[in-house]
Amino acid sequence: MKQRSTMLAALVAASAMAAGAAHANGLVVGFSQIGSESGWRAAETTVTRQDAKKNGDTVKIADAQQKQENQIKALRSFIAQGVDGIFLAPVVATGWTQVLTEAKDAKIPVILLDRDIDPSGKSLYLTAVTSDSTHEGTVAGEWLAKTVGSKPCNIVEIEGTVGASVAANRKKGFDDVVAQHSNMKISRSETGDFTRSQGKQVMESFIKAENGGKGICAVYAHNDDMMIGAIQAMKEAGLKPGTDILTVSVDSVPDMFKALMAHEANATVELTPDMAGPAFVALAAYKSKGTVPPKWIETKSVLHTSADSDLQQIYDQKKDLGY
Ligand code: GZL
Repeated sequence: MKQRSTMLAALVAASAMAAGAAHANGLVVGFSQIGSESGWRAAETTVTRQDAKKNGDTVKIADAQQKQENQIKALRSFIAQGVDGIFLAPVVATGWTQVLTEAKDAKIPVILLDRDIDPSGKSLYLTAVTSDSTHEGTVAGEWLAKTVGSKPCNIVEIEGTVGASVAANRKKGFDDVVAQHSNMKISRSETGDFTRSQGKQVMESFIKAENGGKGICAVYAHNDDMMIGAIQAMKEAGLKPGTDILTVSVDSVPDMFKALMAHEANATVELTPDMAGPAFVALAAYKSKGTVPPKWIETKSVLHTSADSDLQQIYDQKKDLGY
């Protein structure tokens, strides 16, 4: 009996070591990050650094200032350095075939973070760690439909970066719900490029075009940062955001929780900034054991509204994550 238990203990120790080793491979990863256009993006960068440190890996982060040509340059530099793996948050969904083929030819695995590329490029990356951004739009649309009931509701939409997978998907998910409710319609929709300043400018133009905002029942923004800009615009126009005009957006950044608690916003769909955690695990398993991950590692999204009782608690958890 004694011998069996010793064997078992050895087995358990070995597997723990292996698991531990998968996380402490000392990998060198090149991360082509879009930029710092939003609080969420800044938090993703902070959390990626924390994940690398925890795993004993090294991550080299190149900030592309939201320009695809800078991302392509960064990828070529990582390939030349012979990194163990590449993380890419693709600012737009097209234009990646050439450079990702170069990475594949150099046998450097690429993992997409938080955004996707066109399906035609599926064979050019190992896996994509993203949320279901169409579902995020659906959740936002269904919350608004439930909130307005059968009341006529004219909606304005502030879209994300033109050409970004998440902007197209969040639009589709939301607009499809609106199309199912005859009392709801989207009268204006324009890009605010995921930034607060452009979100404010777009909302100012919508307010001007819609009788000082009196014609607007709700605003949907593809991220919280543009909504925070829109809230500023509504207040400057003498409107009460969250009361005169309902708001729903995506990301759940700390400043959005402040707005929810102040009843200046109504709802946000949460997106985790920790896309790199699962990516490091998948890369380590692939490099050490040849384990091929699923093509999509999905992160979950939850809805938070101004009626929730845990807003302060969640704000406190998020406020130090570098948003
Ligand atoms: C979503 C991510 C988006 C965020 C924005 O996964 O790509 O980009 O929602 C950010 O805040 O700009």
